[in-house]
Amino acid sequence: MAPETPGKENQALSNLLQENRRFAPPAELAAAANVTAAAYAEADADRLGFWERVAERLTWAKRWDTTLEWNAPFAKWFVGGELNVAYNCVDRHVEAGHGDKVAYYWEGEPEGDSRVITYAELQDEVCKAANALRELGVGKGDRVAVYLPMIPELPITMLACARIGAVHSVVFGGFSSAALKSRIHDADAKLVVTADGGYRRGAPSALKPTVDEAVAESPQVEKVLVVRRTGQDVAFGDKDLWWHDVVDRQSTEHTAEPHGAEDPLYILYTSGTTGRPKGILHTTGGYLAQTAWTHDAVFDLKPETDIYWCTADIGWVTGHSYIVYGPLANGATSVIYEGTPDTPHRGRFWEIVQKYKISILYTAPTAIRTFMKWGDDIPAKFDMSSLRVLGSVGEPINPEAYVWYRANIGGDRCPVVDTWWQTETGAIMISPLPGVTHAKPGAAMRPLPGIVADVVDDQGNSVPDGGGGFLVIREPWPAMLRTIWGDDQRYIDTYWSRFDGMYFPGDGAKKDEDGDLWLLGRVDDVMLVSGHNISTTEVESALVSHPKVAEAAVVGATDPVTGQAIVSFVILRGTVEESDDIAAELRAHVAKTLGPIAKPRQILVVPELPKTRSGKIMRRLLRDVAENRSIGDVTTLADSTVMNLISEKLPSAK
Ligand code: 6R9
Repeated sequence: MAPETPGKENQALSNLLQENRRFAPPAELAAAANVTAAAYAEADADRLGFWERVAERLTWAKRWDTTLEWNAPFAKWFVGGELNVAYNCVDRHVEAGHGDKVAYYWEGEPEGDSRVITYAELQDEVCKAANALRELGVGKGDRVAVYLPMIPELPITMLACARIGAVHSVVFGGFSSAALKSRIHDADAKLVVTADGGYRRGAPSALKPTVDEAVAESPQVEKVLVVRRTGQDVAFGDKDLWWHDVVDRQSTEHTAEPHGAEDPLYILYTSGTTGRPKGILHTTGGYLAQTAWTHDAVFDLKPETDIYWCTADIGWVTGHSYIVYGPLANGATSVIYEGTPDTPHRGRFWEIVQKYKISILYTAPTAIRTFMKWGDDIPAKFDMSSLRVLGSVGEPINPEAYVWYRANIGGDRCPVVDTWWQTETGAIMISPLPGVTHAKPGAAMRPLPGIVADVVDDQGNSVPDGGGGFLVIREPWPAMLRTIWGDDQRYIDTYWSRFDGMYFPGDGAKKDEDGDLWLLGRVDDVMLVSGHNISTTEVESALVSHPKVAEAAVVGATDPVTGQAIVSFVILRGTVEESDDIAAELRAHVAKTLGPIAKPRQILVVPELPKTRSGKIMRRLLRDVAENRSIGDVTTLADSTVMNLISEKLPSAK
């Protein structure tokens, strides 16, 4: 057979792989890095031995007998081992003499509203909350729904549950009463912990009325524990109790009983595009081991000197693993910020970096693109010389956004780690290591030591370097989901049925000529244009590489000629005026960078894009717009008015 000569179309599709900028690890960081290149070889030689050494970072009440029991696709890690997660995250640091060390600097949205919580204080608060839960009849294995804003009571409640062996199910403070109700019912929660309200965009926003609606139709809920945060008026019914009445009077003494390594720790629902939300179940030992190790390795955490800030909401898995469990297990000092990045001004994040001398910052591409849109001059006003490592999570990071982040936030001296993982994986799976990897903007690079990932074709065969297909994970890992709560069959069908013996996360990926991995988003989002697979990520990255574009979302819309046609929604950078020829200019730019096949049929300039609370673009809704349908379920949108703003911009809607 003649060697394949790439036609224009094929060349177009490998545009991302032609990205040739490289960033070596800073020499000083590399010389003192927590993890070196040797870790890959060590884990390759003895994968289970590697994870055993990771688990030894934790304090076990009883060591495990068996490292892994694998009845595919059901895994049990560190079987027979016993430990207490709250003890590992809090008490052991106090016992080691670090009680005065700050666990959390909490920064409220209203300026001047802040709290400093040391490990000793956190221990007192968690013990009081654990005693309160016991008094309210919550026992080991019971489910607790948590619907709180980003206030200290949120991690305190999670740790109190972990301490007594209750299973928390945190629901985003922005979700509707219907979403909350379905999650309460699915997990059969007997207690709800909430607040009167929280601060968002400069104003108190109520939470309690939403809970009241959900609880009215949830007979299994026995009590509702309410934190007073905003002081707004709330209705108080038979089941309601104030946090300050119940928790404040409790003893600060509570003995942390050990729990089994495989006892449930929490359920976290992924919204899912169709059907019932999936309750992802995480357990105790393997989850804590892998979140702690990855937090140490990927961010090169030095707990004595680093100030770490993950800007995620705790209601997202990123907050569970990298605001609460990983950092606390490592004895880190973290910042928690309650509000939005533009309150009271668009420099709020950088003011926080300056105020707390943040050294490690972990945020999402959606935030980075918003900052690009707002302009370089805003971060330039703040002293951010304390930063040394930058992280990204949640979506593929466009190369242009990566380079902007590195230059404008990291002063071109901080490595950027693009971390790929999911609610289901529990912890970071694919990422550069800041002291090892020669990073490429837009690539998550390599599976971490101990993780066996690959890219396969639709038959499940590994693709060669330079090829693309489906991301899979070939071997079980300690923080993996154990099942979908109450539905083992759905667990098998969703993750283990597409390819025999492999976990399928639902993402597309490419291997470049060096074997490095580029994540291309959900396979559901891949477009089929005149017989060619084109990923939305590639077209979006091409658009964002144009100097006038801050953010772009691309969908495939049914087209009589090409099967699907590319429709793009773009947000322009701060200083750019919208003009008639901008669409033509951008179409030409995409054609030039990716080839004519990828040229969007339509480009619409919009003020905002529909996003979930964790910042993911909801392309499903944009597809509805592009195909002129009525817009589907918007309950998981961060801001439900966005779709109206977009519809107004549509020629067909006028
Ligand atoms: C942690 C988290 C998971 C999905 C995942 C993928 C996308 C996350 C990414 C990324 C490319 C990255 N994703 N990180 N895609 N590069 N660095 O986001 O969990 O909310 O469950 O979403 O997010 O599509 O499958 P979750």
